[in-house]
Amino acid sequence: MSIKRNGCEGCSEITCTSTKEVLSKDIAKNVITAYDRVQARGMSACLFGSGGTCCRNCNMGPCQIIEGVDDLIGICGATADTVAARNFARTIASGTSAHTDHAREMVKGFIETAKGETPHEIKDEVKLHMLAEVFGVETEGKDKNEIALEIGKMALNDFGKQDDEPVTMVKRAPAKRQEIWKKYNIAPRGVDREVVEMMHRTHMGVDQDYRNLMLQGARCALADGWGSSMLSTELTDIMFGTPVPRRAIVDLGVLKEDQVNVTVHGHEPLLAEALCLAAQEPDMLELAKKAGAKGINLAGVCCTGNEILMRRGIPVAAGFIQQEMAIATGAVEAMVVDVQCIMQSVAEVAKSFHTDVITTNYRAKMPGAVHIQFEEEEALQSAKEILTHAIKNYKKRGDCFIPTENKLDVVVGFSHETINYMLGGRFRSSYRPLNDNIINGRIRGVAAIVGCDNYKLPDDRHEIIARELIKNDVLVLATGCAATALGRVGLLRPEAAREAGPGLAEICETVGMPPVLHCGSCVDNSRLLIAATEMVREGGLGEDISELPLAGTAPLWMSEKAVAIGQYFVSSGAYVCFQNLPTSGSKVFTKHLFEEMEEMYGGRWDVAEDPLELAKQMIAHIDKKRAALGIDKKRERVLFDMEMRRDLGTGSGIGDVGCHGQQHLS
Ligand code: SF4
Ligand code: MSK
Repeated sequence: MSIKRNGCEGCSEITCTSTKEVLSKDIAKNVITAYDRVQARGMSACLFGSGGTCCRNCNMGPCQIIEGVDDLIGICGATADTVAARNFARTIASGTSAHTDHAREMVKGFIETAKGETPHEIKDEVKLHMLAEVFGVETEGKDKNEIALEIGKMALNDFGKQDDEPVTMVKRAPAKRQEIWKKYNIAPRGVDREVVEMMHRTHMGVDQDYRNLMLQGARCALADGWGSSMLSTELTDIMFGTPVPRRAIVDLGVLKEDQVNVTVHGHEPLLAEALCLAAQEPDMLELAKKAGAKGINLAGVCCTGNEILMRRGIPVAAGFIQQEMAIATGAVEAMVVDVQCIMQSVAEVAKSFHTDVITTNYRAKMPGAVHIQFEEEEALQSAKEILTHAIKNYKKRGDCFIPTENKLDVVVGFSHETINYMLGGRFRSSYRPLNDNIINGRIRGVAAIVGCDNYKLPDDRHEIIARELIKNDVLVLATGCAATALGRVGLLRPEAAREAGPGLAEICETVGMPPVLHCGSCVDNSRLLIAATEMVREGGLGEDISELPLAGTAPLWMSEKAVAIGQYFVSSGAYVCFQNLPTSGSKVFTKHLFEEMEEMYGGRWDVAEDPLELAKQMIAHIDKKRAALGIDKKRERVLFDMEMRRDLGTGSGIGDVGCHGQQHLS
């Protein structure tokens, strides 16, 4: 059966105006998208697969297992809870491996940068010295490259070390949290080791106890959050600059008719940063002019987009869900990709246009794509080779359509340091004002909306959840494609404060910040761990992350990385609610995730299919934590007097967070 193009009639799940516009145009009429494939397949999925009770871990299977039916256990005797736990744990291992391989490349790039072997430099010396302290690196009498080299080598060791000591970053967690990890023996050791051990324990005939399996699941996920992801975020910040607030645009409308459009898609910012440098080189600009273009327009897709958006203000053309649509505009000369979340279909869509999909990483090749290997030691040269290829395509461009109606600006760049400066002010940056405003009830709590888009569900779910949260005075921190989606609907603008509840609105208006803060890419969820830790350290909200009024969700999760992220938040003490989890085939295992984990870690998993219900459950959890802290009575309306405004406003505000020399916005 060949799949038919449904046009937009078949796209009932699409609410994005730009996507609908592109798909309704003639030039896109032959483009088969993931929406069409979802329609063609129907919405029903295999019950065993979606419930987590299909096992194919050995060649006696596959075995489909029904909980409570004695005859329907695995050939080997594996029960539904064992199989669901094994599958869940393998998902965590896979997600962790993706973040880890990404992080390893960043650490290697960091080391090469410290040696002067890349076009990059050590930019954030404040963070360099902070990390030197964490790693115990002596800084006296050493220049920044010497310090960076020592940190880089120690960081690389965290991936492959074989002793039983925890990875370095674990010591940044609150003391009480570290005690819990010690109690259950789940503090992560070498990051690679945790992934390998997880794969081993889920192999046929090894660990058969769902509780024991998930102890390793927790340890593996923590190796991601407090190990590889955190290393990646911090070293990338040091190398390319810690994000600071800046305005930019997020939408397909950032493509330009009169320029060579190059979209950068994937995750590792080394490639994107090199392309940013190369796109400014006179010889590249000259080449573009010769081809008849006014310039080279770089735009991001997925998390690479978030990385360069946060650090350079380069616009994001598309989140995960719009990657095919970016090509279907007919305006993209090249889609340059590295690793993760790149759908094989982009090469197929590109066949209808002049666009080349250019793979750049030996680990991720694709039929129908052009491969130009990106070499970090020759970063600028590699980037120029890629751009030259794209520029040559410009003359081949035919009809194109770039939607312009939904071109909303966003304010991005809320690293944990920025939140510190913004709320605390330039001269006394701290989380004190945030904690105080949570205690006095102007801010009810903090919620993280992270993760992917998913073609199987309506694309407005991030928005519904975010609007409900901010309306109830919950400050939202967003990362990944969820952040891009929230930007597309205008929630990343300070003006969105009008939609927030009175307490949150007052603070946002005083400081000049949006009620939804864009904190970066998928690996940058580690920023949220640090932000939560800082809230604990600041005092007044308990001694551990589990006591904070905070909750997280990845409502449209698609990638295995989202499950790893969810688990490292749960194991760090947070409440995490998804729209579905592949565990429903085992009530016993689901109970472990939803109830027993709370007894162990103070954090737990939860599920709510309806987005409004999901937001309400997050708020209910926040209120539960407020009550436990004894601050639930304080949620009375407090009007700001002049002194309070001065306190919040001094040296802060988006237009004034200039401590690192970044652009001013207002
Ligand atoms: Fe079946 Fe057991 Fe093999 Fe899994 S490991 S496929 S349950 S026999
Ligand atoms: S890119 S993992 S779709 S957030 Fe990080 Fe987006 Fe999810 Fe990929």
